[in-house]
Amino acid sequence: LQPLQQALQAWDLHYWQARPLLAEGSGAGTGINHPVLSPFDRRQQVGEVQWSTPEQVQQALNSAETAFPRWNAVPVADRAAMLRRLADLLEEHFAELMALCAREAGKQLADGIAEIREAVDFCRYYASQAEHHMGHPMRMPGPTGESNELYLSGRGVFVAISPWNFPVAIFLGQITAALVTGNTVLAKPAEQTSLIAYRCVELMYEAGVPRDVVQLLPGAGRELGPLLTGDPRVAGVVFTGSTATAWQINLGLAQRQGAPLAALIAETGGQNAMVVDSTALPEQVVADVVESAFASAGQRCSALRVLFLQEDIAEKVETLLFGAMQELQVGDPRDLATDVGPVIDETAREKLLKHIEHYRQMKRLLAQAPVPEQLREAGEFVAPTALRLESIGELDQEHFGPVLHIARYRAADLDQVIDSINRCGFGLTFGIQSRNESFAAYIEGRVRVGNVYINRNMIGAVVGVQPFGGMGLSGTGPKAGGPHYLLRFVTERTRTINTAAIGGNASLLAQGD
Ligand code: UN1
Repeated sequence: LQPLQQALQAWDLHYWQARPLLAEGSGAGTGINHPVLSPFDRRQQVGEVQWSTPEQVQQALNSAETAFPRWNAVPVADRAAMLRRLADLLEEHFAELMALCAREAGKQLADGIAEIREAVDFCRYYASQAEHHMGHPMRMPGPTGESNELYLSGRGVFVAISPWNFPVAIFLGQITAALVTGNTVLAKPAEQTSLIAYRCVELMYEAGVPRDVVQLLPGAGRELGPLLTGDPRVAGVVFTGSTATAWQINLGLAQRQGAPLAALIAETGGQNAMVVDSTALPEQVVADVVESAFASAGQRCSALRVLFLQEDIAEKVETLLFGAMQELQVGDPRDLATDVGPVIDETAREKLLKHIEHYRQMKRLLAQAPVPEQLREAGEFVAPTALRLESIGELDQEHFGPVLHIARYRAADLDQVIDSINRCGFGLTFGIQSRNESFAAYIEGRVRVGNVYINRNMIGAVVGVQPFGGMGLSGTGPKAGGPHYLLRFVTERTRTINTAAIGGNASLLAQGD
């Protein structure tokens, strides 16, 4: 890590600038410039971002629609090659991207590394998946004298709306999936991480992606969202963020009278639980809980929010856990010693502090990691915190930060615990800690979730290894980084030829689409 940290220092005083990236220059109008402040140092301005105007959105939609047929006809191998070049470029620009992740998004170093590696993995995985699915038509069985083939192709203009918590990995994961399958893309990055998004799109152009195939529209979701999702030219939206925003997007798409029905691929929130039975290894539980609840300052949709401890083991686990929390280093994300960086912005911090205060007043604050006084003044730091919960139903929303809720349960009440988890309606990640295989199998068979982790932490799904995504209020599927993800970005054409009529003419049959 040390050489990397030194490479980062070169970027310490860098000032980044971002603006809309459109097919033909900045085009009509100029949006307002917004300063970007660092989440760990409010005095430090990292750069500035020019937001997109409504005219620029229209212009981008026009270019994306015009570019679609041409891009869709590019051989998939060529599109995949661009993704592989982009992966190489991300590796070449590792230090700058990490510096941006730390300064603009407050990402701790290990998180920044994992984030960029994940983006590289998405590029290479989707490149190979696209070749696998789209490299050749699928020959279907049929009677003699007839040929049947199934072709996949892009849908059209895709809007990609991405979150600030994975400003490289999810941002690029969405876009690369859409473009490698033949769609043109309008990317609307999270307001908080527009500088990172801008650099990523510049690297895409450097990798050979034409400017009209990916365009960047920085700005506020409430303003740009309706302009994009309400437009009849949009064939699909890929979104990661809150469940509430996913509903808005769905509504926007549904209200487009007379427009083609669009695809919505949404990955949303979670109220993720871990159930620990009396046979679990307490040290393992504590290590996995600390990682799952507090890594990335708890700002992952996969993070552990509610820990259910069977009463026979609860005291032991809590004692060890609260001890381990005292060791957590909260601080500057660029520091090698830091375990937990800041949360993304003041709004996020205030919401979390209010929630913690509410529990403190009810005398249900169990433990907090120490936060040096000067940090509280300097940036958006929230102490990793454990709160006592009576039941998961108490939580009416996802608390997106380093806050863990702990409930104890009696073995006889296990079914009620599982029912209460399912009743929340979310279904993203879930943890089981037990050395009793039948216990693990019993719970796993009853809980409705997308990713189950047994005797390990619940975050950091690996692309191509642990396809990631949930069900119910947690999203539509298919899973990012999984073998079915790209299939939602395409349309299918079945071509049936009466070969008898043309004497089995091989050259016609060999023609592509
Ligand atoms: C998110 O936090 O928005 O497994 C989703 C993980 C990540 C989560 C990404 N893939 O921790």
